[in-house]
Amino acid sequence: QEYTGIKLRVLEWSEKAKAALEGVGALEGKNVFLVAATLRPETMYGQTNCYVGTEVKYGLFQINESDVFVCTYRAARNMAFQGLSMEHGVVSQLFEIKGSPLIGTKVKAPLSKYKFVYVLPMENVLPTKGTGVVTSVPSDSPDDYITLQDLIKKPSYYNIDPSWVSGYEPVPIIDTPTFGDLAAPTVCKLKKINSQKDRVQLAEAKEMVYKEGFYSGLMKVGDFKGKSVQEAKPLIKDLMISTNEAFVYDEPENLVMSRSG
Ligand code: ZZB
Repeated sequence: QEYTGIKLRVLEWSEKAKAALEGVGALEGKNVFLVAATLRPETMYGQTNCYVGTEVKYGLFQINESDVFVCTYRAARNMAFQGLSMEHGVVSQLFEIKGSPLIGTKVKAPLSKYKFVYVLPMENVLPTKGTGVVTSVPSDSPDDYITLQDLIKKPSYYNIDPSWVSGYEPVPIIDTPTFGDLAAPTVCKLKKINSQKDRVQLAEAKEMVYKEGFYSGLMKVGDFKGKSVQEAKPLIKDLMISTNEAFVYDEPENLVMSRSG
């Protein structure tokens, strides 16, 4: 499975992350990124936040002289065999941290119209898939949309500051004939999905939105405005790779839970 790794640069750690990372000298002068694995690079214009699993274990990994990546150990190990480590096949972990203290960290999401976005909790983050970090596009991902609605409705239950979700409206980025330019919210409403716990309906909604966007979607914004999603996808991926905001991340097939199997 070939993913695009998206580099979300840490602008300011949450208070808890700050406290936990105090004294990790190796971070000084380094650019630290939460790295998300996506199959939809063309949707990066619509990023409104970033999700981690509160109980998922993450590491800070030295990737090269300048960059430190936050992701699961599993992903860092795969990366170490793909030219993303100081020494081939060798993982250099600087620190280990759970998702929960990362919540509230401010990051810069490439191509997003929002100057910065927040790291937020999602219940359905799989530690065994991608990097364990999920970048959120509520306009085109039903899971992302409904999770954001959960957080807006119950900030104290989810232990977040309401300001981390307020003002981060889904961004219309892809026009579709059947579901309009906010396909995920539209399908969530059509199917009366109430929360991120509605797993079966969410899987169906994802399939519907995925197909509609891929086969009939047109880009509404950005550098390839007017082009079809199919045409724009590789172009936007290459654009972000050329600006060093993204990279190719391959995941060994047999370890992946993917749509194509
Ligand atoms: C941005 C995005 C925008 C995504 C969208 C989807 C959609 P699949 O097809 O089942 O393989 N993802 C990545 N890693 C994880 C993880 N560890 N746990 C949970 N979700 C994860 O799913 C690939 C997608 O699953 C990835 O692409 C990522 O979300 C998420 F508009 O990135 B995507 C209709 C889907 N739309």
